[in-house]
Amino acid sequence: MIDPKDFVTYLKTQGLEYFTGVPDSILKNFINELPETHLKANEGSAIAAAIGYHLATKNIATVYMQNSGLGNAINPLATMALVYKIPVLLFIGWRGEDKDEPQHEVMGKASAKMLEAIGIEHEVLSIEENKSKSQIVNAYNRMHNQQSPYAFLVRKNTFKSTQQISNIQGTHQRSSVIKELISNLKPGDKIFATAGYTGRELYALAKKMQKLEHIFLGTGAMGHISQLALEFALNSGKNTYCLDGDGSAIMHLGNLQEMSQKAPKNLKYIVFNNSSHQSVGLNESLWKPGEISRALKSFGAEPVDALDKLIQSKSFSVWEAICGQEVMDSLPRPEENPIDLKKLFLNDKIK
Ligand SMILES: Cc1ncc(C[n+]2csc(CCOP(=O)(O)OP(=O)(O)O)c2C)c(N)n1
Repeated sequence: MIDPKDFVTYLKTQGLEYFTGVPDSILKNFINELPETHLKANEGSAIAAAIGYHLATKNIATVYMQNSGLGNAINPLATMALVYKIPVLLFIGWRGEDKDEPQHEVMGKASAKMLEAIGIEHEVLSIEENKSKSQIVNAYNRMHNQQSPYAFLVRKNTFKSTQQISNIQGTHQRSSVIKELISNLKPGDKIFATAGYTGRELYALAKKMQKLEHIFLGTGAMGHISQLALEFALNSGKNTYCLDGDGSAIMHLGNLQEMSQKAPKNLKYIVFNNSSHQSVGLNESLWKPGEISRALKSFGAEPVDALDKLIQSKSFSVWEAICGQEVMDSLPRPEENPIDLKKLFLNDKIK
């Protein structure tokens, strides 16, 4: 396994000094060793930042991401980096290569092929430290000579784990809020949840409270649940709750603006701001507590300050719940497959 601290030092000695991206669980130990704040709202922005950095310095930027976010990155890679011949070094956490969660299956199989299809050279990063270093030297030379991006797919357990200290404090506990919300559900009400721990806690609690037919999980699609819930609310007329995370909310911020302006009275939006991308092990976020409320206000929404006010509201309602980093114990992965969960949600029969 690679020592992430040594690896980062090595990258710097090779002239790779600028790092940016969206965090990932496979890469978390590497990301946690990076020198300064480097997060971007989404993977496409990270590629754009890498291009801007190169144009300013002629140096090569390093971008990290999970393969779930490769789709976001492909656009600026294909339409700018490859067009203008801009080198960028990519580290891509490879979920779904082997048996993994359902949301990783398609991208797990497609990641290498997608890179191939757009003409980005790639290889798997070796877990042997010396070999990985010679791969970096080779990649650097390729990028330099061809003026083109180069990608490493990174498997689980490539980096040694490092200790993480979190001192993020919050007023609310996400799972208590979700539990309270489920207890207040009326027939026909629906709850949508973003990727990561939010969806997993919602599933665990809804299962326990026998309310699975009320929930829909946004699984790996970070940043999209607010748009999905908005359109559901507008077209179904049902009482609709949407549970988001701070990292997810900022990924496609325009959705919050549209939601605040259309403001359907049957839509209630809760964003859990734990100032981190907690589900993938990063104690950092682009939002500070209170900032999401300010953004929503500037879009025309009037945030409430408590769950009961949100539930009782007869109009469109938003709440930024400032959370710490508690996660429910023994969080199960869904036993049901996604199709059966969808059928339950739609009140269709499961065969
Ligand atoms: C486009 C995309 N990029 C990256 C990921 C990997 N990922 C899953 S959950 C998560 C963090 C979500 O952060 P936040 O919304 O703040 O929720 P928290 O994890 O803090 O509960 C990330 C980066 C993903 N699923 N989709």
